Amino acid sequence: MKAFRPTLLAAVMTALMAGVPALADTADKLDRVKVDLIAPPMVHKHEQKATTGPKVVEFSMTIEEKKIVIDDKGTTMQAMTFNGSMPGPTMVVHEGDYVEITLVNPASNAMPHNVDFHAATGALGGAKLTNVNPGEQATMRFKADRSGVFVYHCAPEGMVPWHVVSGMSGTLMVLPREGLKDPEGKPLHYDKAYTIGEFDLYIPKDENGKYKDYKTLADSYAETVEVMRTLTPTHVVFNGKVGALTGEGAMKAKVGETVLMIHSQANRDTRPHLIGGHGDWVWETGKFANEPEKNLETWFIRGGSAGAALYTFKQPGVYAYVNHNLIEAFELGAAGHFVVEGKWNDDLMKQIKAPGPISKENAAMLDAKAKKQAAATPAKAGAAKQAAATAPAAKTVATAAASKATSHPAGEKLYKSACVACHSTGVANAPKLGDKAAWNPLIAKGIDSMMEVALKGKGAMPPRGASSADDATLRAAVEYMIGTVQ
Ligand code: HEC
Ligand SMILES: [Cu+2]
Repeated sequence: MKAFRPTLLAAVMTALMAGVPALADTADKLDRVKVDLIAPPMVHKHEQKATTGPKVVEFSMTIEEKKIVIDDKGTTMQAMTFNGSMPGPTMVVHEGDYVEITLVNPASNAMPHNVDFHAATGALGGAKLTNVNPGEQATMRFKADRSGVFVYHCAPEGMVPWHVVSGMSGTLMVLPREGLKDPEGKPLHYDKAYTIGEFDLYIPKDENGKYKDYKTLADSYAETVEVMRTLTPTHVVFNGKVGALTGEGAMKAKVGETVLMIHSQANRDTRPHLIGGHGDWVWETGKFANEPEKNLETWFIRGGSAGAALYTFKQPGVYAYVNHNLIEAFELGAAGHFVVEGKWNDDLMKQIKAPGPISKENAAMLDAKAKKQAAATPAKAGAAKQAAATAPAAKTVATAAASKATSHPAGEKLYKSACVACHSTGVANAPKLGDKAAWNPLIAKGIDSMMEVALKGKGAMPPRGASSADDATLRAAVEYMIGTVQ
């Protein structure tokens, strides 16, 4: 007894002197795991249903300030990133786990940074405890006490929006310990998870309307904020760059596989849509304690939140995954691809008749309609003129379609079986079907020059498009492809 007391006292004293609380926190008694983060759209390996009790999960992120290229015209942006990627890496834990995050701000950086986790409780989501100047690091722990997909973002005093629209956001996914469930409580499982981080970017232009290139992050600040205040982004992109998730970066799946699509936008509303597919189960607000919605066509992600959609692919092909503000998708960049392998299911969709000339019946119907229109409004000169113009226009369309279809039916067939794989998406710089800018310079060189390439191959273009077509059919396919841009 006598010997025990001083020993205990010594232990307490040592603990106090080291700044360690005498009473351990709940989390201190738990097992710890360290997770290596990977860049989106990939998500690090994780259990969907927890097989152990709560843990402390350690993550570390290093902040990288760097100039990046954000479109295929070479436009640059002075970016700020968590771990070098836009969005930052997705972290996955289970409800009841503790997230222990170390944030490293290398001395080579110019700005202070921190991290505000929307999943965390208190101290500005942790931003107050993680504020690090260049040359510093900090570690913070919080309990993941509710499930869902949550945004995390940088929030340094006085420049929060600038850091967020310069790249500093990502997602934390807190899974229910039992995994995902449908409203009846049946387990929902995914084969793959992908993170799509959407960013609205604001790049200043010079007097000639050309995007400006800045030498340093600090140089870009004032003018960038001016553009930000217009609330009109110059680019809306997935994962940091126009086209980041197309071509080489396309997300992959197989028919029959279930994919979890995690979509985050830390600053602005968006509305993801999978063209030709659906959201089988969608947690639009991203919080798994709420029942998911079924069979959605488009879902809404509020600025400052993340959502999750589960979909089992049923048909092969290239699916565009877009922000269904289509101007933002096709003009500003918010589009990616899922490339899905597998067998086509005719029962779900089948082409009954390929595009061809308008039938005699329909042509007669159009003709009659035009004549009737002309007769009904003889007094109104303008309308009559218009009707007269419509009638021949309909005929022209019919003949144009007829000549296109009748001259290249074999070519179209070959295209759809052998050439479509590369030329519909434009992978590896294959001129994309219907893309005038890509085809016109080739057309200008003449069909013989194009046939030469089609026969012998060039770069990623295999000889005869890797088909066994004869010269005439190959030529018909080339003519068909040319026809789509004329
Ligand atoms: C594996 C992918 C792939 C397939 C399959 C493919 N192409 Fe291509 N194709 C390309 C690429 C890549 C280029 C661009 C080559 C370059 O200029 O480097 C190209 C270029 C072309 C061109 C332009 C030639 C020029 O003048 O430069 C034609 C015409 C063409 N392909 C026809 C076809 C036809 C017809 C088929 C099907 C029978 C086909 N391709 C199948 C990848 C493909
Ligand atoms: Cu920051």
